[in-house]
Amino acid sequence: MASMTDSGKHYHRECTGLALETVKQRSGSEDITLFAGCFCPFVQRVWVALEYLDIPYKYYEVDPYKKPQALLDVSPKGLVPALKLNNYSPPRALNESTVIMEYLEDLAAYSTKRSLFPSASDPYARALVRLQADHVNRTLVPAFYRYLQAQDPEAQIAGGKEFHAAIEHLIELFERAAGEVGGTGLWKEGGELGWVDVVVGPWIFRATNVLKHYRGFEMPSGTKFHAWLGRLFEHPAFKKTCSTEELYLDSYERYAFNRPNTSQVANAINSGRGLP
Ligand SMILES: N[C@@H](CCC(=O)N[C@@H](CS)C(=O)NCC(=O)O)C(=O)O
Repeated sequence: MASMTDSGKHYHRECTGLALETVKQRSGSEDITLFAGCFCPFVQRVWVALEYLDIPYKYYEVDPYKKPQALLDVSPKGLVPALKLNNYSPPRALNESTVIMEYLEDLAAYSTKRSLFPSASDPYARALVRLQADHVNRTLVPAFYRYLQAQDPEAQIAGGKEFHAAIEHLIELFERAAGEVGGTGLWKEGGELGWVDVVVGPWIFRATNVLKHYRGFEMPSGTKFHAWLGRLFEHPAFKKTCSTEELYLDSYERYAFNRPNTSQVANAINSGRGLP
């Protein structure tokens, strides 16, 4: 990868491919407006949850680096995703991808009756899902950015190992749930999309295009793992939120070359702070 040079590509500001088709279908007014950025994995979490839980929403593209007032009104740090809840007067808002996901899960419980979680009658299974999600948020996601932003070859090798190990540990947690509660989410053959599939999916997907392209990353091997990947990437709710590969490669070039002031996430990684 040493021969690559920064070609100065800009992040995209409009979805492409199947994601663009979804945006077109979700352009009418609804009680919920999703403030989104087409390349953003935190947004994709919420977007997949909205689709899967069958909650009506309007997709609204904003540039989170320009921070228009409309975004600051619904998200204090000017980060996407955010929701504007238009059925309140004055309208209310929510930010933080996992908090929004929990809100949508609660909303669906009494509206569409769909859910990403194991049944409330199995508290232990639900706890195992939360353990998986905790690992994704505290270890796997930061490892993704450390790896992608690493510039010297040794740091890149270390970053690759760290990210690979984070996926391996997630697999162990999936296998533990398979042994103890018969499996969670799509890890279970014939299972439905689950909470952690949605929480981790956007970074796993970007590992197969962005990390592969800029760092030569290879996913762990294993039949079960690759079957899970296939079920995740082919799941209708996931697939319809995916743009074409070019959008991700272009949008992440600034991370791959660790350009100054790429984003709040990139700055946090560079200074060793927790993610925003
Ligand atoms: N903790 C937030 C993180 C969201 C986030 O970092 N979003 C990025 C886009 S991928 C953003 O809005 N960045 C704007 C900036 O860095 O100023 C969440 O989970 O929603």
